[in-house]
Amino acid sequence: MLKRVSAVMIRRGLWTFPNDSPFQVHPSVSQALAENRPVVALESTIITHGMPYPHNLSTAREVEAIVRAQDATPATVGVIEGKVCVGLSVEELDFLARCDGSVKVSRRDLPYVVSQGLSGGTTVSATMIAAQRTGIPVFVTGGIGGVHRDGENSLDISADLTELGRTPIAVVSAGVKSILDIGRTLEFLETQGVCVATYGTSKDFPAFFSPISGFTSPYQVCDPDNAAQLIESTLSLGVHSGVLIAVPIPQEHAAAGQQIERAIQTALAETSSQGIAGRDVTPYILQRVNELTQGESLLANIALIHNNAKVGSQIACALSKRMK
Ligand code: PSU
Ligand code: MN
Repeated sequence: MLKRVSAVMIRRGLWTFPNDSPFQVHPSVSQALAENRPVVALESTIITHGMPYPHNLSTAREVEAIVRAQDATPATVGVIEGKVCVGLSVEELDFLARCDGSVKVSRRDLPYVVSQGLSGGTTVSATMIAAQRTGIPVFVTGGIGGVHRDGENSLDISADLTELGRTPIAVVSAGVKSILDIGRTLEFLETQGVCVATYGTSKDFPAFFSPISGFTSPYQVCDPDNAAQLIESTLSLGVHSGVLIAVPIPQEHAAAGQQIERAIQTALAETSSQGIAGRDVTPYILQRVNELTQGESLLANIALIHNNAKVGSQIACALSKRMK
């Protein structure tokens, strides 16, 4: 059964995309997919909007190196002059990291940036679409979007959550930031039919900078193979929804959590007093929290992404073995 799912996914790879397709797959990625080797999709809003230059570029390169060290192929997704690139060259990564005024590209933005030949960083939702079209079942990010606080009134609910509801990709992340309403985010994911599991033995759903959120995760997966089994079952059931694997920040990097939490509260208050709304909220808070913690939050952010890349690559390798 799974061999068939995998074959269908692989048939959707670059080599079947016509030249005028909006998707452009890097040869290293298409070759790995054709040879049934593990590939890990990576997002790029974190590069264009999530971290300041040059930390964004060094982190993106380090993450790709971590994936390679686990014997998987990295496929960083980004939009360059209207092409949705799956796997970026050194020059393309550099271009996105330095590009001022690039678009934060979610599902709803994809048609516009493609039609206008624009460039931008793909969020979790847009990266999931690219990964699914290319046949990459595992995708690693830092944190996903969620239901914003007061989201029951503003309806500011990230398209990442609805994407997880309709696109069968496993997203490996450090959970959801406490700038969001974590309880409602988990409720919404349940409504969307997304299977959520914490990686490891903790019963808590992690809150990005902190390994605990106070909310219980519906499930746990204990190791890469156990996570791969969950992904395999999702694919073979044909439920068409995604899986969220939440990896707690390693304990040694969670120490600064309390200081970061205070900074988050300050930044949140500023967004309402300064009228910052919509898609500008997350980038503003990330940048402000970094200033308020004198870079501590950035260090923790980088550390958790490194860890996610390692765990996600191990999961991709385990899945690839199971699917052979
Ligand atoms: N959370 C983070 N860092 C990020 C993002 C979320 O801790 O960089 C980015 C991701 O790309 C995510 C997007 O998909 O923000 C969600 O944005 P919004 O809340 O506007 O949907
Ligand atoms: Mn939003």
